[in-house]
Amino acid sequence: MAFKPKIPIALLLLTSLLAICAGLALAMQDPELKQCKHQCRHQRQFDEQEKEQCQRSCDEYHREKKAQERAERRRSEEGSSREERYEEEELGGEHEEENPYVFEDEDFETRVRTDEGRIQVLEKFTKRSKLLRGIENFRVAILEANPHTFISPAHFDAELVLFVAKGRATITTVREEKRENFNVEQGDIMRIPAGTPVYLINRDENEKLYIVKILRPVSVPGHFEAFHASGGEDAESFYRGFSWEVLEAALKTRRDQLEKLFGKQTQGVIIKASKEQIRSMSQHEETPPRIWPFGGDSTHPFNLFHKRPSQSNQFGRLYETDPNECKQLQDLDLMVSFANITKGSMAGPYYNSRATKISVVVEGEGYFEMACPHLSSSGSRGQREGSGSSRRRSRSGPTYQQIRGRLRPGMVFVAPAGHPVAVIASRNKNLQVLCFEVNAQGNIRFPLAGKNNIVNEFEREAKELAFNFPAREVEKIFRNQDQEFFFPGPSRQPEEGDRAFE
Ligand SMILES: *[C@@H]1O[C@H](CO)[C@@H](O)[C@H](O)[C@H]1NC(C)=O
Ligand SMILES: [Cu+2]
Repeated sequence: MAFKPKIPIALLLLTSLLAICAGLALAMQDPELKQCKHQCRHQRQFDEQEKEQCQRSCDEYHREKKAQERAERRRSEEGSSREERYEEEELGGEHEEENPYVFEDEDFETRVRTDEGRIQVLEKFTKRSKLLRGIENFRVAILEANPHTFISPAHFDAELVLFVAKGRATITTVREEKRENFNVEQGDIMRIPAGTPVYLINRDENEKLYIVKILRPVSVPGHFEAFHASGGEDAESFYRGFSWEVLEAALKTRRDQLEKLFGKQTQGVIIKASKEQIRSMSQHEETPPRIWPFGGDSTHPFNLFHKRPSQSNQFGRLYETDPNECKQLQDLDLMVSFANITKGSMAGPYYNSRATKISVVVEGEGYFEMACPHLSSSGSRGQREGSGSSRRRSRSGPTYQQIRGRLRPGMVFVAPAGHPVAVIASRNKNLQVLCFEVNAQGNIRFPLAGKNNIVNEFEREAKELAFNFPAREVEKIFRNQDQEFFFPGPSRQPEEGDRAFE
């Protein structure tokens, strides 16, 4: 029996190998990128600057590779119908191994792209992870348009709420034989009911228009389509879905005339407009002064920034719609808010009692941290880890995965109900975040630090028993921070290339 002791050794080796593999898998998103950076850091002949440069070129290479992969995926998708794609999206959980709460450029599908702008639609939330089922029927889209452009008429099979993040537009809707023009600017929120024909212009001569939309499909849950009236290079007119015979009869026009009409628009959905056209269209606003929310037509836009901020100090400002006073959003059970976090400061930690918050970074940089029990690996749940941003503790009960994600303009992140979250602005720039809160009715924001934090409200005995610490000491700590909601940020921030973000 000479080899008997070898079995435990082999087992030991195997388990430690497995542990290492698992550990590595947790710590990285893309093994190739990780390897590339690792090699950069360990080049003896490189000085610090060269090491950094080397790591940056890794990132670049990685981005290009991803872009190529996406292009290939798109090409292969072109063959399949929308319906097949819907089904694919339904499968979900494709990249469950990544942090499922953060979305960036590559997670958007470009639906319209011309020389003058683009419309991007974020992938279905449940494509990433089943944990996002609660907001499955909401989609986020971003419209960018160059100065003095026209975005062609279309309607959507979805309820739509838009927020003007940057720039100045004139939005035109048609409701039962009535045309309405609305001049909107940064901070304006507007509801476009499902099926409403809408077109718009960027009426600014210099500034790009940047509109963030949230859509709730009304026909196919979780999926929406644009129906273009005129069409163009990148989109067909829905009139073309009919035979010439039917069109001839319906429009009482000969086919050759119709062919001319529908063949004329060779540009896309977003096109340049002349100064005169813009001037004329932006002067058509004939709406009475904005009297919302105190009566008036509830489809009129209203400006979030004209309200008093609900939280405000030197570390940041929070503007929010009140679901009770905001009729436009009421039936969607939606709330819109905007946090302007001063550079070097942070918002939270706090959690929402019922609402799941979808945040879009409009400006600035920073990161967020969130505690998530679903992705914690210990305990009996057997769920997988988030991204490399893992910090595990060895407990047998529930543990909380520390979800962390770097934030840049255009990025989207989700904080589900009940999940404690904090958002931290970089030291160089204010972090400005637009938020859609889904399931807003009756939602309460519970602060976990600062004035009114939940622990302060506990009874002395409860504090003592819960923390096994003198109540006085517990109180001392939870009363140290006398600011509310916005606080000075951490003195040390994770650096670019920090392991937690790789
Ligand atoms: C955010 O705050 C900064 C600094 O106070 C200010 O310059 C900026 O205009 C604010 N942004 C918005 C959208 O209010
Ligand atoms: Cu979770």
